[in-house]
Amino acid sequence: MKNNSSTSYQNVKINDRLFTAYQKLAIGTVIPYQEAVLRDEVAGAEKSHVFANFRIAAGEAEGEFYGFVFQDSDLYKWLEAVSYSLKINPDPALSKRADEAISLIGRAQQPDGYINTYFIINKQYERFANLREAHELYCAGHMIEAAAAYFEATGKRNLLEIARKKADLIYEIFVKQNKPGYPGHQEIELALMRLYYITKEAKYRNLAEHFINERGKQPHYFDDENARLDWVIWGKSNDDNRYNQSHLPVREQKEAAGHAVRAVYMYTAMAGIAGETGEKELYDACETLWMNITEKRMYLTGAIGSTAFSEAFTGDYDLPNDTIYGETCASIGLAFFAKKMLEIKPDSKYADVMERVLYNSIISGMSLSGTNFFYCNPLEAEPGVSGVTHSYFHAKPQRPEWYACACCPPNLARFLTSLGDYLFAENEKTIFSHLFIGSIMESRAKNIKITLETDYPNQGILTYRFSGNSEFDFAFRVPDWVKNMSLMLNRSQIDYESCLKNGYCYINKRWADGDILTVNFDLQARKIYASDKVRANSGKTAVMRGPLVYCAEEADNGKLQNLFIPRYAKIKVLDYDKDLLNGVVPLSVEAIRITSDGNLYSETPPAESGATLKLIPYYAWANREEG
Ligand code: FUB
Ligand code: ZN
Repeated sequence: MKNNSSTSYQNVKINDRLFTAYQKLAIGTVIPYQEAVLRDEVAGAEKSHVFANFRIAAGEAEGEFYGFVFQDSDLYKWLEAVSYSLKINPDPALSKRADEAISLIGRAQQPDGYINTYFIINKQYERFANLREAHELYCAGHMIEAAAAYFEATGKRNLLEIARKKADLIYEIFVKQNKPGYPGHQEIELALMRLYYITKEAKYRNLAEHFINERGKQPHYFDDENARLDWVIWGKSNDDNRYNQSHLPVREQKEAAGHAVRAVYMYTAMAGIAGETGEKELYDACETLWMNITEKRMYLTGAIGSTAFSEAFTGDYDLPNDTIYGETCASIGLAFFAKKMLEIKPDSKYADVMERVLYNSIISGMSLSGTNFFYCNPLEAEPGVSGVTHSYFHAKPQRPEWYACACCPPNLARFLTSLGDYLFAENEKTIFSHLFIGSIMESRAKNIKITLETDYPNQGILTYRFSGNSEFDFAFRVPDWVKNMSLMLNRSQIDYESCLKNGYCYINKRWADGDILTVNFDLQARKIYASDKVRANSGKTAVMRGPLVYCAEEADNGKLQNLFIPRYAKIKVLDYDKDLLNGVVPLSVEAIRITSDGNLYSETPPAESGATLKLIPYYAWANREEG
């Protein structure tokens, strides 16, 4: 159960048609735009007030707290993204501004280590009293993550010391002084594990474990808290503890329940702890939850959260395409969970999901211009209804510029800039290639450099070039959709079937300068059918090619809802179109268009005519006119 693989982010550099572009957007557009929003410098954008909140908390300005109770986390997520971006693209001016922001955070920090502007400014509210709603531990988690990232990126300890002081205070209160309770929004647990990896101080891991272990115990902490509190932020209601996954002790949880982001952040921490401690019961709970999500509660795109009510999971096979929530943060959280499970056991089922969610419902969260963002990622949108009528209000058909609750855009920025961390992993014997993104990785332990050249997912060819001299297993993932592939080592064809284990192809040799491994996956377009238990997909098919889910837009096809793909229809892979949506490989498929006689109800069956449907990768939808 112990962690089997680990990787160091600093050794991977992305050089890829698709993801270099996304990283450039994150660094050149999202991070500066977000900074301007946080500083309230963008006319017409949602007011943030986050810098102002910190100034007021530091006693350097007058005023009231403004924003969500978790507004502080926006600054922390920005700092985390800045950290990764500085690794990719050193920028002294940005680094200076980050240091200034950190100094401001430090000035707002109380002598005992406490820092949260909502509570510092609103002195009437007791700290750590409203754990269910107030996000204090959630904000602390984001600060710790930012601190870990900033330290790793720059070697500077400024934010790390602030975060440690806060973590030490939380340890003192919740462990030493035995204050009951745990976070209403999980995040600090996975962050404390990061702090533990960096500092090697067991108390941070113990604190993460403490919160995980306390959750869901009886008597129920949130029931007590709710009965005791005479102030609330959103409301008293505490009728379903599944919302924050406190309905059962975590080891007894068998189904992914409640708010999807909270859930996957918690499962990530559980997997991180199980990987460290080797605890089987905790690992088994993670595996059960993983299976429940990926076999019964996940969209084809990897999106999770079937309802806007509580931004939550619902029941098995309840996967509506149009009222879906599919929050971008939840998709990112699923990638976190996948990565942790993969670190424990290199099995392609985790990396397959990581890839699915990355290429579909994570990058769909951002426009190709880097200026607009989806909070929810619907699979079906109807102009005039989606984003307009009450039950579809959340499922916007176009990406808005920013959100008052700005959790997703900064999450995307930090995820895209840290993507290098997801591509390779290594343990003593093996280097794993999980995601096929053009990149260079260097392993100091194995004294080897591997360059992956590829135009995946446009094409299925992966070329790995080795330099160095070292013996180890090189294991690349064979995605679950691969039916045919070929493998060449230098000039010799290799039989790949004999090298397969848990979805990875293992090749052992002394790798040396000039070695080239070429993998060729057959990238056929394919039709996908959902289980007949998914009522929303009855009679429907989806189209995928490689890891990409495809979709149809009115810009290419006219009105969509009257188009059908017959069972016999063949899918044609069109040429790469560099001018379409920043460069995509479109598909075309035979279709039937039905036309009714125009009455609301009629006894005349609709007429049928032949049509051709053009499909584009789902991630690129809603970058043209609505439709
Ligand atoms: O509560 C903090 C974040 O805001 C959640 O993770 C998101 O779902 C949004 O509600
Ligand atoms: Zn979000």
